[in-house]
Amino acid sequence: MKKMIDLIERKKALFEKQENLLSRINIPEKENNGIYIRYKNPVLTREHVPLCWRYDFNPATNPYLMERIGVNAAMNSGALKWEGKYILAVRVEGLDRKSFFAIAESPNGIDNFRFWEYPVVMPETDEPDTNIYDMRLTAHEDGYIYGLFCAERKNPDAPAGDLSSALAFAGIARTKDLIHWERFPDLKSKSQQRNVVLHPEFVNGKYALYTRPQDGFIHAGNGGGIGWVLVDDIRNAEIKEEKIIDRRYYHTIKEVKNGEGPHPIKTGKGWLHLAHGVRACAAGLRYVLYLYMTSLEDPSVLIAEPSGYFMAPVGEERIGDVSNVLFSNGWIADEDGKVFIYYASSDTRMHVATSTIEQLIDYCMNTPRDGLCSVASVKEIISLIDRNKYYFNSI
Ligand code: M1P
Repeated sequence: MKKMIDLIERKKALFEKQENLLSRINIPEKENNGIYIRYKNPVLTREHVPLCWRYDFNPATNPYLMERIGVNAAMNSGALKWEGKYILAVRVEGLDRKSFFAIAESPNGIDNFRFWEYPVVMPETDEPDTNIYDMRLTAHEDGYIYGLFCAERKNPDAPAGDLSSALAFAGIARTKDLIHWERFPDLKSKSQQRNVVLHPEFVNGKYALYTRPQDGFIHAGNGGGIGWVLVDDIRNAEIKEEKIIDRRYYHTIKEVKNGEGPHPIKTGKGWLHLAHGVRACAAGLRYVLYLYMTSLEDPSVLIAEPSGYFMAPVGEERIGDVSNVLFSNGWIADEDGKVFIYYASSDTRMHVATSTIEQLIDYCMNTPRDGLCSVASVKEIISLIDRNKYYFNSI
């Protein structure tokens, strides 16, 4: 009897603790660089994942109330405003290292994110996936919501004993309700592909994709940066021509590799892009977020390329499963111009920062370009000092 009462008490405590976390109000950080505002609490963590996915609450089969199916991380999430709700298509990673997608929604975009009852059951192609992750959501003008994600499989050509070598493919699926998904063949590409994103509009009557050609599973190698591809049929997508639109350069934040984040936001001044850039250092790879803009007439033409990073990991964001990483594959622009930037830190948890389209355009258009050497950086600073002198003298 005592044991049963203990179990009931523990179960009650688990639910109460989770409810406190889920209903916690999020507040903006005081510090603000004029470009965006970070929010204090992560919007999703592994502790947000429903208890019914993790515990067997039947005392007969789980007399110690043990966690049966643990979750390691809630990270890299696609985003969409849908039926008035802020939706995240979360990459949930189990203790078994397998990732899957699950939808969480919030009424205001900054807190109270709650997972839907079941995780997403993503159909497979003829070649089963070992791991799926990092879904980008695009409400396309054709009327469907698309989810493009990385489908990972073991490299069949790996030498015996090599149990790490993998291949990355771009998985393509679509839905109308975020519950029932129709899967198409993976993007046909000569190189491996990750971070592939569907542009929301037809371009010259075709579907347009942002790609990230890569020589290996980890290394971009000869893949020069973020690519641009037009495909006739998304149900059988194939890369015939791939043009690099956002290149990598030596000694920049995207020297090692880069990748498109969510699909770009259409603004009066051009398409606004969010991407991640990776550089190597003694601590390993460092992932930061950056912005760029392309032309409204031709979304593959670069029109603004602010230097350096837009956001980098700070404080506790710097630590996690894969430390020193910020990664974003979701943002939402509201009709009033407010932008919700959803980003994961260190492959562990999800955060939000807010800004506006106007501020982000101003940032893109007025941040100097990367001069690619120290002399050029100093020149930009001196030019700003001189302009400020004039400004101070004239008031
Ligand atoms: O671990 C950091 C990120 O590494 C990969 O991104 P990229 O292909 O650009 O290197 C992905 O596995 C991503 O999920 C992960 O967050």
